[in-house]
Amino acid sequence: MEDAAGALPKKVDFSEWYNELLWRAEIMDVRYPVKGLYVWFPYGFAIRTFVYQRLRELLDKDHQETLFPLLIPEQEFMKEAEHIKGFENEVYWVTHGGTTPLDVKLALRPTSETAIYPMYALWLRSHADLPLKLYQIVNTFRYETKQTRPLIRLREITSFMESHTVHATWEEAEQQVESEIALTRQFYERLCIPIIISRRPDWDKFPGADYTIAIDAIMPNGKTLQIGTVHHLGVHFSKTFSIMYEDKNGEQKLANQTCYGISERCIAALISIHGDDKGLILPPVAAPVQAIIVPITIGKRHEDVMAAAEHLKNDLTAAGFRVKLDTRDMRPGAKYYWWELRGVPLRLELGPRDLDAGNVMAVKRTGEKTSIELAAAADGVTRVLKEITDTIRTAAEQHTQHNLCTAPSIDALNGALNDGKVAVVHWCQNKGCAEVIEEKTSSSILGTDVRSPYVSESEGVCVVCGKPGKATLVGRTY
Ligand code: A5A
Ligand code: ZN
Repeated sequence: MEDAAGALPKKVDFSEWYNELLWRAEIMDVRYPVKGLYVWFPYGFAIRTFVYQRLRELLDKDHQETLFPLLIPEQEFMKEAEHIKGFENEVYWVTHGGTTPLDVKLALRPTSETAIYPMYALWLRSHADLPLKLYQIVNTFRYETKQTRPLIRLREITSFMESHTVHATWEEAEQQVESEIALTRQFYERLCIPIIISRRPDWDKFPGADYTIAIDAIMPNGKTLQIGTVHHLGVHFSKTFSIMYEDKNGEQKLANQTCYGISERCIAALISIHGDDKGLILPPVAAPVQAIIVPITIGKRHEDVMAAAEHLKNDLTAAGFRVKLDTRDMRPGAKYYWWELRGVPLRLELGPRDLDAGNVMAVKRTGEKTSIELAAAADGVTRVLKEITDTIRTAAEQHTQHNLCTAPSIDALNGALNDGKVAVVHWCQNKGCAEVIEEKTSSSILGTDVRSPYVSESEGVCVVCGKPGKATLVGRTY
């Protein structure tokens, strides 16, 4: 695919920047002729592979992977009242097989509780079967009515990781919620994405949950993006689907459950938070190409330089790095631009002078140059990639810290939101006051019990009614 002409829009114009970047860096093609459905370019898909590998590594420590069907019979889907209410306007239905109307309509899963739990009811017999912790990474379908956006709001979520766990007691399920939160922290830590954890207000929890913990990230324009949720389901679904176990005393008990989800929004956050005016900046852990070797050959040293570049590539590949050698017939400057746009963390420039000195020039995508000894190239690359990861993480943390503030009044909140910030206010947890806050500032209450290194929880008075309030996160959200 050839380069689009002209410069990338500046990142301060976030929407344009994001859309252009998805196209130019070959992440998603948005031209698929169904609204809310997008196509992964191979390069974008490779990023997805590395990101989800990290997620799988973490899950596989104490979950097992599984795979359930896409289609859910209507009567199962319709069993849990709150769940139906939450999803009925978002479900796609399959009504025909060929030209024959189906006896039982089939839902395309918007999420898989009602596919998985009838089977859990069959599988679960005794306390010895608990805890049960399964996950799957699948596509799900939601007929979203808000504006759709690639990787952010999809009608086909292509990369939905959903974990579904079963426990004996409510407390054990609560511990599992904490353990899924810890897992999510580690995942986003590896991707250098700072997160804010909070407890969603009751009216905003997952349909059929006792409570919902949400994980949010702050995007460059100051809007928040919910990039994961963990739900304590209590016994809502086990009642409906008869998920029972025999306890140690031979009594039949209802099981307690949790579920937890992450979608390709994690990649939207990765791209958006780290990128700059030149394009993507990928942390090495997520980069399909971690180092690109660009040979600088002039005149008669061509053969020498190419041989050394090939040698360097083999060394680094053997050491486990994802490396490419760019031998295309293009000016070096054009190659630099190409790989910068695609976010490759490290460029290794090798010319006759470097070769004579036994070095290669390492240029970080985050902006510095340093020299690496060819004889110890793998060590040098390890060191420099680590520095790049640290720089990316620090920049992202600074962005998050800068975009979080405390607002003592509705006016201050409005000012903060208009400045592209997310704010902590005090709120009494009364729905009426939440509506006033949300209406007066066109924002959303994200949650209470905020967990972020940049938010110190404190008591205060509600910005609407003056009664005692809890520290509450408020933002404009995708
Ligand atoms: N069964 C539980 C896990 C569930 O479905 N939870 S959820 O509805 O909150 O979705 C989990 C996560 O998927 C959300 O936190 C959000 O990050 C992501 N998500 C939800 N709808 C999405 C959409 N239309 N496009 C992309 N991501 C979405
Ligand atoms: Zn109040």
